[in-house]
Amino acid sequence: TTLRVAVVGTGRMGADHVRRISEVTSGARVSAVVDIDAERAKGLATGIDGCTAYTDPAAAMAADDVDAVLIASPGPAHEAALLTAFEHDLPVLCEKPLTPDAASALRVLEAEQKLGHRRVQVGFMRRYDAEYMKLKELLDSGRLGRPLMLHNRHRNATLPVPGFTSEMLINDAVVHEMDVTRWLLDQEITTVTVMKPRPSSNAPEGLEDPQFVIFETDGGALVDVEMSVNCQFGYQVQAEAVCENGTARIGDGHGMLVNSAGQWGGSIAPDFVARFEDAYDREVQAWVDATRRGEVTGPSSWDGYAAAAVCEAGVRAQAEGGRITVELVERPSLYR
Ligand code: ISE
Repeated sequence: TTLRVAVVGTGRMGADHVRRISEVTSGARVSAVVDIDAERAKGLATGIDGCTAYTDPAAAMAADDVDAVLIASPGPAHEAALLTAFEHDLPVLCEKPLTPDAASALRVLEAEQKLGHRRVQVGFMRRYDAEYMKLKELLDSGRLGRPLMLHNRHRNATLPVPGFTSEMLINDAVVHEMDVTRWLLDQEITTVTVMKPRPSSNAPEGLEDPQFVIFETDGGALVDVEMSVNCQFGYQVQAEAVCENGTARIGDGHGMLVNSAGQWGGSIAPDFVARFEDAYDREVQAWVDATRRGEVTGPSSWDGYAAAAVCEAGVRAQAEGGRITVELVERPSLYR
């Protein structure tokens, strides 16, 4: 049977997911859209057969024709939406961040544990990117030996949203490297250090951009992230694993190389929606498939919580300087 999905929040990601579920994903359809902007919700719903517009997430989740929820509202609204979904025992795909801080993420963890089973897949979509998947497979195979270091570059052409702040560089952007580090290495991040060069003159007044972030892990690996939201030339995400017996690097180029007029080269995606389109498609399809089998797979609430805890350390490291230790509670058995 077709999975009937309520999409909560219809901004950039929410609207893209509505399109995706309607046009790309198999086995699912959008039966509800929710937005505080009633007109926006209505506008989207009218174009879709059997789709109702709501302004209140709780009303949508109580509807008979909703089997699962995709949360794509702003981070601060996630906790309430997640807890409501748990009341109805609905499966959830929750865009990152799970919640904006570790304390609220812990409340979500506790509520999910009370349910007694996992209900949440967190939207860390890089785990579904073809190149990252290959890198993960290679590292897991042990062919290159133990990973010693990861070098990451994460560049946005321009501010992802107006008013992007220095803290958002950590909470919204470097959070992806926090997740891929934990996932690729299967290790927890133990400390965060943030260093800042003199800001680019492309950065708006007051924004410390770029930043250079360093993680240490409990497996003894060292990770660096060059993070920028003003690089001007395109959206670029690269990762290089340095292992005992070799290195592996992803994100250098996509698709076609063109030779013309004495030059060679290719194009760079303009933004993350384009760069990670396949990853988003695979992520949503994996969620729908697992849900229809009655399973929950992918990044868990624990991964969402751990990322939130690392973000907190990162924001402190930004403000205070130095090397900040990450505080994590013990991993509950539900997530082992
Ligand atoms: C955005 O929220 C993302 O998830 C992107 O991957 C990241 O590159 C961007 O900086 C964030 O704002």
